[in-house]
Amino acid sequence: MPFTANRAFKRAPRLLVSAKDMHYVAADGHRVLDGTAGLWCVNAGHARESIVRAIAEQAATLDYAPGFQMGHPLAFELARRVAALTPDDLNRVFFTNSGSEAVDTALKIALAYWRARREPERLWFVGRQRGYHGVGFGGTSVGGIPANRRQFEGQLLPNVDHLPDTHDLAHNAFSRGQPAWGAHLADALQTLIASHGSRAIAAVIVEPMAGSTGVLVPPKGYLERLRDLCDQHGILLIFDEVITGFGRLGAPFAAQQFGVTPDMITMAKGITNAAVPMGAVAVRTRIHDAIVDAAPDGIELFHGYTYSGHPLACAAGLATLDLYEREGLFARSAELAPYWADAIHRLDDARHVIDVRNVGLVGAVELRPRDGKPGARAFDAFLDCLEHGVLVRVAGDNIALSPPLIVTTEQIDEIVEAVAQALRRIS
Ligand code: PXG
Repeated sequence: MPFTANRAFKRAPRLLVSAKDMHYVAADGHRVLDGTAGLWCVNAGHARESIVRAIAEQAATLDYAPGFQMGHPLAFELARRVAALTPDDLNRVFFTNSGSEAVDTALKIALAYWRARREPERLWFVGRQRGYHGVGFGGTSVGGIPANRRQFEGQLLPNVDHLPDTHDLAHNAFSRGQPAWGAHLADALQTLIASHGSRAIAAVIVEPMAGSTGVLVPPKGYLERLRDLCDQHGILLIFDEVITGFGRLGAPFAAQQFGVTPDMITMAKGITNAAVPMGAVAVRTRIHDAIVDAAPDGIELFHGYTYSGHPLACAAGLATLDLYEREGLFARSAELAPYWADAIHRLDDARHVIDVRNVGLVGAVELRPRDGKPGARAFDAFLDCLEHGVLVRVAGDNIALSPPLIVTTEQIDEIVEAVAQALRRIS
């Protein structure tokens, strides 16, 4: 099983058998309120009728079409719809099947771009500590989670550096929204540029808000400073918006929420409301054109997947984007954010808590680790919440929360109350 303690799971399995709107049903029949939108992906809630119908109809109409040298209209339609949501001129879209594939695709596009621009010496990628970019060799290499790298060390990509992460409890504990402290941490990029030479770096990749390692909200001015440094040195800036895309922070993408436009956006999860696996990379038109125009006749980018733009995923994607629009879910996420912030910060004084942070409809509660047992306390909180009918997510010693955007204020209270109760009960 993925990222799972297999032996422990088999001793005490936790199985979900059905889902509708805000709730799962577990194998023993008890209802579980979804405080995590599955794994940050079911933004419109579960088993939504219009998406279910679109997938079923598509399976009966065109189950599969080859994507190499052939195409089908829905892929182009979805690309246009995605491009309408992305900022500025990030208007060219490449489909993948997951966030990991989107990240590796973006890194390859960066290299292809610099070759097309006749700067093939731009080979370095810069990621960030505590960054998560999926599990491909590219994403694992630019990712900054030591445990995810250890088993593969020695054979990850060379020419990768990492910026420091922005999380420092001495300066930004209990921030509401973006912390005031930390913009200067982006200046580490300046140091890397100085050491490698200004034309050695192909791209910088960051999650605008780091999700998997416990909701690290970018300090005010931080992303702006990264953007400025990339501009000064011609470096491509990639935002990995696999979690932050599709309204989780209020705007369609975090790029718009924070007012900083990258050169590429990787996305997945919410693009299909997780009903069919899909990822994508949106790139600036000039990046697309540089690669395509520089190529001799024939294939311009030697990359792609059997299931790039799969018809079922496209049908799910189109129905999902329609649903987001029809129900105004991105605006709803933005409207609920202040209520969410108030609710989650009620945990500021709770037992074991050393930080609470929030942005959009995302939050994290960081717990003091048990001596010698990192993560154990938060895992017990997760089990306690699940037993009492609320699904939360554990990231190290953080409890991460990110409900579907259809969550009600009563359900927000229920999620927060479950965490509060769990913190009273666990040791
Ligand atoms: N980039 C980011 C920013 C992600 O959050 C990926 C890439 C990889 O996507 P795929 O589709 O290949 O898994 C992710 C995935 C968690 C959790 O609990 C987060 C993810 C996946 C599973 C669990 O934080 N993010």
